[in-house]
Amino acid sequence: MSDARLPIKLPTSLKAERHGAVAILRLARAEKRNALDDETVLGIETFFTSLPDDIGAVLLAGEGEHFSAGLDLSELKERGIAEGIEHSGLWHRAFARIEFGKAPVVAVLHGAVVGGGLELAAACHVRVAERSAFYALPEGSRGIFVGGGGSVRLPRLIGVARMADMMLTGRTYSAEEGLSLGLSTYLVDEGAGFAKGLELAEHIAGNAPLTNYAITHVLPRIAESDPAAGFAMEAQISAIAQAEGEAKERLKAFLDKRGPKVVRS
Ligand code: 1HE
Repeated sequence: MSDARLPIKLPTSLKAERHGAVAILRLARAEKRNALDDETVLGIETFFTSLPDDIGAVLLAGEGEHFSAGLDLSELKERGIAEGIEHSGLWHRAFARIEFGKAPVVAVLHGAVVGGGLELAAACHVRVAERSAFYALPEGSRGIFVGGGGSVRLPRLIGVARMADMMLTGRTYSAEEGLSLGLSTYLVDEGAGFAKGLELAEHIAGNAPLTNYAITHVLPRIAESDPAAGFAMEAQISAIAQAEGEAKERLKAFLDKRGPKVVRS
């Protein structure tokens, strides 16, 4: 199937389409630098829970000059403690649908990737940064704290010390620095992020679904387990994956000289 609209009802701050087996979600609130208001966060949750079964990967990008300016600060009004916890829970639920959803997610980052925007990026599985991307956690200077899962996900990418430094001192990292620290795993020229992200998403969508499930749902759990439980889980998921017909066909294809060889980059 080629490009088509995805029949998912979303707020105007989000745009969805499909390109073959890849679903594309764009943050479409450029006039507010793709700041994430409640409606948008709920829309992200709706999108990731409504993906058709034949979608094999998702590409997430932002329209305009910036990926996302994070939480919509105009919505941060007088909230009580209980409301604040509820609000953070809304973000947690939506972003869990990204991290542990139906399909792996590739994010294309450019311009500001800050606050909740960085938390959103951290919930994705692969991050492609354009040279304009910059990363910050301005929560420290706004008198608030991350609430979109950032304190769980970002230390896994860059460590507690770097995250604390970003929040305490307002330190900003460039796209180049982000690549070396692990905030992205690809760095491309300005304007080249979408094509690179789509290429990666199409590759991911061509993997065996069970392998993608093992990588996105099981690998992170193994990595957080004690080693004995981790080895046991690894043995089980590798046995499950290799027992699938698709694995057998792919292995046979290689042995019959039909499957792809690994190529040097
Ligand atoms: C916004 C937001 C926003 C822009 N909420 N309205 N995030 C921040 O602290 C980042 C705040 N934003 C910025 O630092 C800058 O806007 C940017 C560096 C991202 C972009 O700068 P620039 O010069 O391109 O745009 P601008 O002129 O600052 O903003 C354009 C408009 O977007 C303007 O509105 P307008 O009505 O005057 O046109 C801004 O007010 C609006 N805008 N960012 C609301 N964030 C789950 S907890 C997560 C906690 C956090 O994410 S805290 C970090 C919040």
